[in-house]
Amino acid sequence: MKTIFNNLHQCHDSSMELFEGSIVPAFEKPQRAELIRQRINEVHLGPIVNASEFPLRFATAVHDLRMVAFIENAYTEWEQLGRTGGAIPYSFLARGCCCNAVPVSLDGRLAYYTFDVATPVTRTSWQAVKGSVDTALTAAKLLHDGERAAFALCRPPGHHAGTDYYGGYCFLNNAAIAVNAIVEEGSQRVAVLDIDYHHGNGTQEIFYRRDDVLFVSIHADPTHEFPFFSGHADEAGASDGEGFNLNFPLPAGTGWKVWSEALGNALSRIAAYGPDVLVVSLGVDTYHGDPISHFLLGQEDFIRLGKRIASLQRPTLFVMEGGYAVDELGINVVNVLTGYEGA
Ligand code: Q9C
Ligand code: ZN
Repeated sequence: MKTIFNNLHQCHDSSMELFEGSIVPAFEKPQRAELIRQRINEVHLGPIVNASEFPLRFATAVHDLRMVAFIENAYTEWEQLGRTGGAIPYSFLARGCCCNAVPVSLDGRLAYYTFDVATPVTRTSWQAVKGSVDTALTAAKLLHDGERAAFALCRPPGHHAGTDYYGGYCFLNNAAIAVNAIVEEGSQRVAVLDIDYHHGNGTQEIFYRRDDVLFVSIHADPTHEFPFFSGHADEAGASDGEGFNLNFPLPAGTGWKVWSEALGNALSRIAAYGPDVLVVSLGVDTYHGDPISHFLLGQEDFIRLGKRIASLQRPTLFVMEGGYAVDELGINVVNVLTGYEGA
């Protein structure tokens, strides 16, 4: 299959991250995309194609225009205040607050739009963020033009970004923007299978009230794991979307046996839905060696997983999300894709 790549990903390099009370090197770093690209070349998965540019309206079709503009301009404002480092908040919008108005000051708007400190806006982040969206849209276009599968090597990732909030290393929701574009191009039904270790809270929220997009996610139980406030089994969708959201929260220590049972159930639901297109939010932070996660999948399991996804026999768009064990990242990601292709 073809891979879509965008060199602009390098423009987002936040270098530092607050982790368990200490400042550590960022887990979500440019090397990730480079290592995946290297591995694709090594195994001759297929051509690597540069992303094309798309109008921003594809992004603002699922995101609040004011948030998109905020991400684009936050660093300019940050610098005008004489600050250095990445733009991050020191405060957050808490539940039950009496006023949900967007604040005026930069710190107030940071508190409003982002939900963690792991997602700093740097001087050039916007170029990478827009480039990542373009990567997903270019891959979606390939499917529209008749390819059976494509891999959008997106970076930064996207599935934690919701309509009007961002976080979890994600700014704009690449997968959701691609899904929405696919629906606008005429698909009646699109299924999203999110297999990142963390719940895809942003994607769930964006499609929660829609029946033209089925969202199915297998992830760490949010009672113990980030993003903490969505991903429970009883979140089934609302209004028109009731029954079109399906979560499989699993405990820490989950290995292939239990994980693949959930995958079987997820795939059954997707097969019953009968989507025109399948979009896979592909995180490999389910790997046993991942530095921030607690599932136990092995390198060979990723091949099995790819084969199982192929059994749906739907046009499939893979969109890169998380995965932080950099030494094995290329192997794990490409194992899913070769598993899919070899099936
Ligand atoms: N204890 C993705 O995989 N929190 N995002 C890190 C670790 C943020 C993960 C703290 C995790 C976000 C796309
Ligand atoms: Zn993740």
